[in-house]
Amino acid sequence: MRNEPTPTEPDSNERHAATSSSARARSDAMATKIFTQTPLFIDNTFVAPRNPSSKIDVIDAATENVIATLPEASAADVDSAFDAADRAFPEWSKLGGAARAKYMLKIAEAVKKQSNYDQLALLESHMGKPLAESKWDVDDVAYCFEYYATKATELDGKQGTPVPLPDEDYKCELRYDAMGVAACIVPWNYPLLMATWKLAPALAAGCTVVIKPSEFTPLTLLLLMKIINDEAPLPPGVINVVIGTGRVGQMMASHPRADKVAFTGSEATGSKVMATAAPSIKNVSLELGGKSAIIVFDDASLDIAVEWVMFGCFWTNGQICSATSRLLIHKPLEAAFLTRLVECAKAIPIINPLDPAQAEATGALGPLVAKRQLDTVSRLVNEACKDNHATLLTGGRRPPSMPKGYFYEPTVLHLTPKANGKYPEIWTTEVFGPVLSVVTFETEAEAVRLANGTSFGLAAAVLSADGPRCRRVAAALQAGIVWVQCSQPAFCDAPWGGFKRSGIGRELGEAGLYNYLEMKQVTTYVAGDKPLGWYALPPRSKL
Ligand code: TXE
Repeated sequence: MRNEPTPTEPDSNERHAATSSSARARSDAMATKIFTQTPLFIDNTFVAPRNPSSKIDVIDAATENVIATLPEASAADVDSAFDAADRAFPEWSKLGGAARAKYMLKIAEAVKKQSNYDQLALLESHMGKPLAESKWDVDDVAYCFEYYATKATELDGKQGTPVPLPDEDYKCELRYDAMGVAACIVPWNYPLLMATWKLAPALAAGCTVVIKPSEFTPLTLLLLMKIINDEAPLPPGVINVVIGTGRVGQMMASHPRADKVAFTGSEATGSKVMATAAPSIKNVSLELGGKSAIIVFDDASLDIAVEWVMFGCFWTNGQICSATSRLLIHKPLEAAFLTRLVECAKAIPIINPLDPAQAEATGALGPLVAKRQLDTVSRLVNEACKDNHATLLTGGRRPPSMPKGYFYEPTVLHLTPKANGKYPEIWTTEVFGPVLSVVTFETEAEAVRLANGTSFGLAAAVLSADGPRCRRVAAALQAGIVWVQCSQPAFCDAPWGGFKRSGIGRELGEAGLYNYLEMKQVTTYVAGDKPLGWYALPPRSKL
């Protein structure tokens, strides 16, 4: 969420203000001309798929217009991508962290260059993110490469770290070897950033990569590769991009040359990816869904808490794995809080992310990524509304002012328990849209029990003026990320991942690097000529 400006580049505020319509025209032209013909990036070359079996339409979420049609990669293309990554691996991994860091810093610099920055942000916004949010993501992309450049350099200093042993006849040291070729499969909600969360640590570790963006949002990763190739080129084969649906993802997860599989997406697909990778015992890391709780106690400051609750669920149109989409509100604050929340949710502007008049607005809501996602969100809310234990406080429909596009109003549902003590299904189902479910609690213990009562465990948040209470609750929450007095800030510097069905492993932070490293112990017998003395060796026979 932050990025230190370099002296020669405009700072992020200036970058945020500087997007021009000519940059938009350039990014759209790039999308429609170059990538539709040669959408695979293999061995530092954009190539056309061989015998493509199907085509993918990329749709602008606000207008429903097809902005590009890309042919899907075939099995032969996936093989070529892995061949390229495999060929590049020995040299890239032997290069050393400091040398790899130089490449990565150049990538960060190229991303921050104003013209590239603008094009990336504009192209990203076709998926429905208001431009201000896309720019925030591009800032994070640059910072993530910088952060892992530092980690790559530090890695050199960690090679040979001594391990104290209880036996002075031996010395032991640790080495960290790159795992090999990483197959990375990423989703559509943060197309560029989720790709970067995998690319940056993989490159830092010395892995080479075959990566697949979501079929809904393949363009910005291709644009990033073009920028890298033109302005900060990596050795051929270090990053390779293939385009396609889950069929291509499946080929990647089972590919004999994939040494590592890194996946972000739904719980159901994560389970399939794990099963696909299982026969060859590949190292798999998974960042899956969530249904995270935000607990607001009665001593929290009303307007501040309302804003964090809205940001926690409506930011990126609610399409965030860590969205705090379950509000637990303390009974004494319930009436005042819900009245204010509904008032504020209704005031959120709903915008076309690429409308120049509105695009730079913060705190706005764009459309959902695709018709399929809109249908899913509408269905889940409609089903919930049929339940007598769910009351729609606001939203629950497409905004009448936006007849086209996959827009959905910020929605708040108040839930009450059934006779068996259970809440309507939407309380524990990941909706992945701007839909907040609210449940009231009376005691701290009840809040923690309700917050922990799902199969997910990605994130959780607590807001209260009582510091010790926040610490107690934070310790009791079963989640990989706990926010206190806020919701959603994500820094590259801190580990990110979930408990329970929210995934396996951690991205970001130092832990993110170890996702792509094998730890090796080198143990040396240092007692010189002192024999082991385990066997009674017979006298040597005469030769
Ligand atoms: O995700 P998928 P979808 C959740 C969210 C959303 C739901 C469906 O609830 O409503 O998932 O979204 C590739 N083997 N999240 O269908 O299927 C696919 O091509 C290998 C949460 O878009 O998980 C894409 O590149 N790969 C999530 C990626 O997996 C396969 C973000 C994710 O797609 C594959 C996105 C297969 N069998 C959705 N099938 C989060 N945690 O942030 C598909 N893919």
